[in-house]
Amino acid sequence: MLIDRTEVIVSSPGRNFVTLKITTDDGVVGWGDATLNGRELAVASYLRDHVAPLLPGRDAHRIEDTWQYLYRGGYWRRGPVAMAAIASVDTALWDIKAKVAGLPLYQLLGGASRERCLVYGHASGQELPELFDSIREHLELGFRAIRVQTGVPGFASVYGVASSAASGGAGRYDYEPARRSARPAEETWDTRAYLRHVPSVFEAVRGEFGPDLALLHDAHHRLTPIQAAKLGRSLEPYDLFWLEDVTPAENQQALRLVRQHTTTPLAIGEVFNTVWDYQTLISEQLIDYVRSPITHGGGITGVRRILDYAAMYQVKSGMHGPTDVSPVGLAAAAHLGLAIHNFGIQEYMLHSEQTTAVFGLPVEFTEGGIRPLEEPGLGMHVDENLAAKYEYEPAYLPTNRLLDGTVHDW
Ligand code: CS2
Ligand code: MG
Repeated sequence: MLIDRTEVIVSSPGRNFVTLKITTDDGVVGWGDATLNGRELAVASYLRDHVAPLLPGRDAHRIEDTWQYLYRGGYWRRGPVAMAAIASVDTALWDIKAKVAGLPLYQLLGGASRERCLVYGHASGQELPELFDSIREHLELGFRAIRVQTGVPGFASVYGVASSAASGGAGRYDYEPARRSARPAEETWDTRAYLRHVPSVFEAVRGEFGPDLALLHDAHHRLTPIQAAKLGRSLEPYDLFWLEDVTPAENQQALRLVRQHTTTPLAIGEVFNTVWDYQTLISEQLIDYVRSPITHGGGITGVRRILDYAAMYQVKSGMHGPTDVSPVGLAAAAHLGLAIHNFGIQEYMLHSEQTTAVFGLPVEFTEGGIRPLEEPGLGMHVDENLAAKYEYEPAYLPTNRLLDGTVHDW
């Protein structure tokens, strides 16, 4: 069975997505997600100009060989653009293989290791009452694990807090974290104000919702190692499921210092793309959860490699799943998450109605967890005609400056 053709679909149903469609010579279709928030067109070009011409005529069943060919054969290894492109090819080929086998993809990955994959949702509020409402809404939807982000007193907007909530509305944030505009918005950041405020938020949340609810928090790479150590320690009384991205973790040694000071579990890696990016973090057990999603970690093949390595050190999965990972990426995560032994938790930020109308909903959400559909392959039903109606529009994550104007980490 040979690869016949590939199509790179750039569309914007609610937000921008890059989707790869591979069709074999006998008409089997596979889907892959290559969305890289704010850099979508770079991946689309990488795929169209440099990957798609290499694929026709290749054996669609040779997934590992294709992965190695695109990774090693390209000379320029790693990095989010190349790895998102490789991820989409890999995911589409797994989709095809499972369709040909007549089995849901997780069956080819070893079968189910659990009934469903525990997920966490995003609750946020500028102030506590709004945050509590948002947590209650998530509980009503069935979430049993919740990420908590709030505003910081004195700052108009803080990344991770729903923009609709910040402006007093009760709506959801389909478009957050990116915003449609030709340039990124700029926000102001002050780490000391943040560090003073966050523990009081978790004290209030525990007071209101009790000790059982799994709570998570994302620091979005903004702290120095000693600040991260301090935050982890100050949150210990509130028993977090995890504290995410405390430092810009390409300085992996920095996590040694954080670890020496706190027992709050740490999650890192949504911006990492290969197993090599995690070498020190995993082998020294400096983190507890690996964040790479299928979409940015080289596909099922790449992320499985990371998670097998992590399993040797009791490090678990915690795959990135914001709305900029498309439903195709979500479906792939649900299949891999169901199959692996060291599954931890899956991020599940509900997609907008427009996104769901184009891609369908490839998972069932019950009892606080998701399960892929019992259909051959990934279980995707993509409406390409509808996708074509939503044209790409530039949209960017905000950037940060300190009070004195210095550009801050992300
Ligand atoms: C966040 C995301 O989901 C998360 O953990 O860090 O909002 C992330 O910043 C964006 O998805 C990046 O594209
Ligand atoms: Mg994050």
